[in-house]
Amino acid sequence: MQTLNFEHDISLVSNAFGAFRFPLNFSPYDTDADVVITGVPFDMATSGRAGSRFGPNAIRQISPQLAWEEKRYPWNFSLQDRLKVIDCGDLVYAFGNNQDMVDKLENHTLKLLSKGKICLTLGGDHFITLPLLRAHAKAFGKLSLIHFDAHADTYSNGSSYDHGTMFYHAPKEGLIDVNKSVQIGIRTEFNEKDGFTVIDAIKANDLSVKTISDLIHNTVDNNPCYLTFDIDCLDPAFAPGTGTPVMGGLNSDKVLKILRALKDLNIVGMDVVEVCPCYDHGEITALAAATIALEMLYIKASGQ
Ligand SMILES: [Mn+2]
Repeated sequence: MQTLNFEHDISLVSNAFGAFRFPLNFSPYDTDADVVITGVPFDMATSGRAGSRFGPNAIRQISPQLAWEEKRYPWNFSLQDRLKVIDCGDLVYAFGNNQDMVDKLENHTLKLLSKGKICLTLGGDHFITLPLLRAHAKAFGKLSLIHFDAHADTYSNGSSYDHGTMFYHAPKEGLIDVNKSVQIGIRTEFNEKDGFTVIDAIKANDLSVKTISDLIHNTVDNNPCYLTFDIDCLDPAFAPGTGTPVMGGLNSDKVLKILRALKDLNIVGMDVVEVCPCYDHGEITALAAATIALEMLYIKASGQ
């Protein structure tokens, strides 16, 4: 990026208006971008500690720290040689009107998908994944879900806007095929009858990356996959800044290795959710989320 005094500005602190120093563009639909990053500052479906509406800003704020490497370690290519990425800022919706957020996010995402863009969305609480799945299922058909989380989010007893219920509704709406979907890192109560392949945190912490990756590959096959990462999949030691933290989670090294092992899957959409900066310390959680988001871009780029 060319800025005030430098032809190539890779500063870790200056002029970082878009995530990862990618161009900020509020009119993303008719650009030549391959990938569009959207922030969704929404936390009205949070059951516990609120504040993830500030998640997108926190991820953007730390993201220049990750933007100076030409080839992000350990990848052997440069992201910008393969994908044109822009940040279109945050979804704007009528404050306090949850359904307006749901409608606007689905419409925005569908518009991007209809133009052939890949969407990387930054939450916001996890409820945003339901309208994202609706848009992606319209574009790609019934999806496989690859879901990193401490919680299964398959509860049926919530209100219409509850960040613990998305994956109860998504199969009922025909958006995802539970038999071809996998949940990784779960360590709160869930019902095996829901049908997902669950690699709970106890197993995920004991199994090798190769075994976990094989299980994921065998479950989703070459079905179009939607990849959703609730930052509370990580142990609170690695991600304290989140609404509903649970002990006994995965470490950041293992999560990065699992994600990199998914690079040959047919991933059609991605999000990182539940960063709650007011409970963060030293931007640990924001850094984890930004790193995971960047890895998702490299996973996509590796197949280009
Ligand atoms: Mn969760």
